[in-house]
Amino acid sequence: MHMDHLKPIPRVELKNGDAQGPLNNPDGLVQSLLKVSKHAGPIFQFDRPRNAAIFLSSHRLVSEICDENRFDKSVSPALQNLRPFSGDGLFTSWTHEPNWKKAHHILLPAFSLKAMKNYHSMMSDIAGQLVQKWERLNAGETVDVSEDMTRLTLDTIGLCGFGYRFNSFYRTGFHPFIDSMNAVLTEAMARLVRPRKNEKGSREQEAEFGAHIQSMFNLVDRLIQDRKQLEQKEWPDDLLSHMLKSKDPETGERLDDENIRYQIMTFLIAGHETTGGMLSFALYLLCKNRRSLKAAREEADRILTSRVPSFQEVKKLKYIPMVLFETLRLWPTVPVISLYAKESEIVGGEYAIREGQELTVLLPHLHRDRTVWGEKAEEFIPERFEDMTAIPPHAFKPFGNGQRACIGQQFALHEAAMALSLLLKYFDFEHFPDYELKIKETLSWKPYGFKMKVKPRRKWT
Ligand code: MNH
Repeated sequence: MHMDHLKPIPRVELKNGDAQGPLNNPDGLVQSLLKVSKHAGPIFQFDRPRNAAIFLSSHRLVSEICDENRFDKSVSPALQNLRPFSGDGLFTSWTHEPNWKKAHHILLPAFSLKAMKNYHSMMSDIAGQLVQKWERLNAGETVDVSEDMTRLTLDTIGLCGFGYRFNSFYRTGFHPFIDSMNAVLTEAMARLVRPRKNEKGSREQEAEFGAHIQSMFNLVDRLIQDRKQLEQKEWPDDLLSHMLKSKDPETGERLDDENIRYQIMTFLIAGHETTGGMLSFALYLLCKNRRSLKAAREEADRILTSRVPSFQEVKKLKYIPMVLFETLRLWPTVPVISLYAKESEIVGGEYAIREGQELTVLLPHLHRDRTVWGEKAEEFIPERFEDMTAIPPHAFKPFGNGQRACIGQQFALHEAAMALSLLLKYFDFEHFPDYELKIKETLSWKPYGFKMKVKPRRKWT
């Protein structure tokens, strides 16, 4: 090894007296990181142990750490803070925890393309509710796009996952479960920026956190118990039935009830905000890019032949999925992923990384690396995704890496392509040209305060 080639990893000083300096911004931790990285370059680290991660932004460096022989997913501090309610569920477990592999094996078939056929009619049920809501608005009424997309994706995972109807389109606010989930997600993120000795906040904050978690567990545990009361032949074809019935093909074991609870919590968290955010950004970007809007609408009009699209019709869509990919390139709704080095490493031939070191990829920067995406990297050009094989490996990672990549990718893309094609077919969108994109950051990203007026183009009912 030629140690003389090694370069020090640029250090960014955290000034201010407080624990986190520029990162003391619970409203936009990742957005702060992106700003720091603009100055600090494609690899940097903070000078305080609290922020021990090394941050990476360039394709050259990221593609190296995507090698699963040398690096594995890290359950970062942000993910560890979710464990009080998602435990060793798929999203928040280490690869070496026994329940990761077990649940991975058991759940893979429930997320296959074949399984999507079962979910299709439940997905179109909910998408139809959105179309009807918008159709029944009075002229001049506005919709908050992120809110309605959250309703859509929450109700979809509730129904496809556990046969539960949140009925979000029949409420002005959100289901109490969602209020609790938002509260615990906010608290989990706030814990990242509190001084370590007071991480859990005041006694009241800690008690409230616990109470919200308990009330979510109560609903989830009831769903599990209700299902067990039913005769098996009555069980719907959803994720919960699958988790109760299936055995790990390697060990012959089933998931226990506690882990099923954690998986349900995981699917509700991971499965709705991310997809809702993607749809909201897609609508925003289409409103800003009329040429793409026209092409997408032309495709929806051409392919959707009846009121409710068939599974095959959704699969025939080509441009609309390209719109979704280009949306995730510019605005990846899960904006960071973290890995760690299994052994000590040299990355990029020049940076020494010690064993166990956490490496965090800033996806919005990776996705705008000009060496991959060219001079027009900042522009919305869905045609880039015409030929997926032309995209260099590891240049586009909105669903994460390797075996720890998103298990719900097909689910999200099928659901979103159907919903977007329906909205394009049934409505004209009028946005507010003065709106400046603002991002709301919880665990994931969505546009904040993005409103549209929608005008029916044809009748649904
Ligand atoms: Mn999803 C993992 C992004 C939709 C369930 N998801 C991941 C990861 C990313 C991600 C990135 C990897 C995280 C990490 O490395 O720490 N997920 C998305 C995006 C969308 C999405 C951008 C929508 C758009 N995800 C969904 C949906 C579901 C889901 C829908 C479930 C119905 N995701 C998961 C689960 C994991 C995951 C479960 C963890 C998989 C594993 O590690 O085994």
